[in-house]
Amino acid sequence: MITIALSKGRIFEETLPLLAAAGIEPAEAPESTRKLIIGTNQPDVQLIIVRASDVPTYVQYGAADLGVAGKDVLLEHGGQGLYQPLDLEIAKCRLMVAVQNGFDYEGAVKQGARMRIATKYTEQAKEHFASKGMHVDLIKLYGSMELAPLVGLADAIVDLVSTGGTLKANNLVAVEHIREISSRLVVNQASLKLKHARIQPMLDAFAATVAARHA
Ligand code: PRT
Ligand code: MG
Repeated sequence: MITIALSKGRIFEETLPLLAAAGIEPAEAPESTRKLIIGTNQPDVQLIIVRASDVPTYVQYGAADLGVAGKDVLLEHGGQGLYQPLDLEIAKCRLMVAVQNGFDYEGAVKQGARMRIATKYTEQAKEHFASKGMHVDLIKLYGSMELAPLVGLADAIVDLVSTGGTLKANNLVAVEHIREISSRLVVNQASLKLKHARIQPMLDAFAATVAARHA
């Protein structure tokens, strides 16, 4: 059996065409079932539906052979035990620093003010501000980071931005770009060796599909 870990929503939707290229079609859509294990048209391939941030953990321990996870999630996880052979170039966004409209971020940086930064991405935020030589207080949140500056919890946030609509709707502006984010294929290292004959053609089909998008 080959088990593939995916999260609901954009990653599932954007992975569907890649699975199709490898001849894999889910029997059900995760949005229309409460099942967490979803069969496919291939008797030896199943999908498991997990939280986006849990995908690396399932693959690391071999509970899933393959998974799809955002680079943001992989950088927070650390990537131990994971082979990351392919940038799938899906679920693209940017990791940014954002503040409330009118907050003088540049001024605060120049003055060496000790800012409070709210984020779910503490590892990446720590690394970013350390590389700028800034001392910051990180406040760990699990969602709705955009709220933090509005209610005085933080001076700035580190969050993902795609259309910019959420920042705009909450009177926030992006002030720094940390990195481009896309989702990667992750493979359990033992699975790749033990199930190589079944997994390698899947990797090749995914890679060919990604490459064809550039043509
Ligand atoms: O939602 P849940 O708490 O279960 O987990 P999750 O948010 O980690 O999962 P999900 O499915 O929302 O995101 C999965 C992956 O998609 C992330 O790990 C990213 O790699 C990628 N991705 C791409 C995004 C976005 N774009 C994105 N825009 N993840 C989150 N967002 C959020 C962002 O945090 C912000 O709140 O969308 C909001 C901003 O969107 P715009 O379009 O208004 O700028
Ligand atoms: Mg989300």
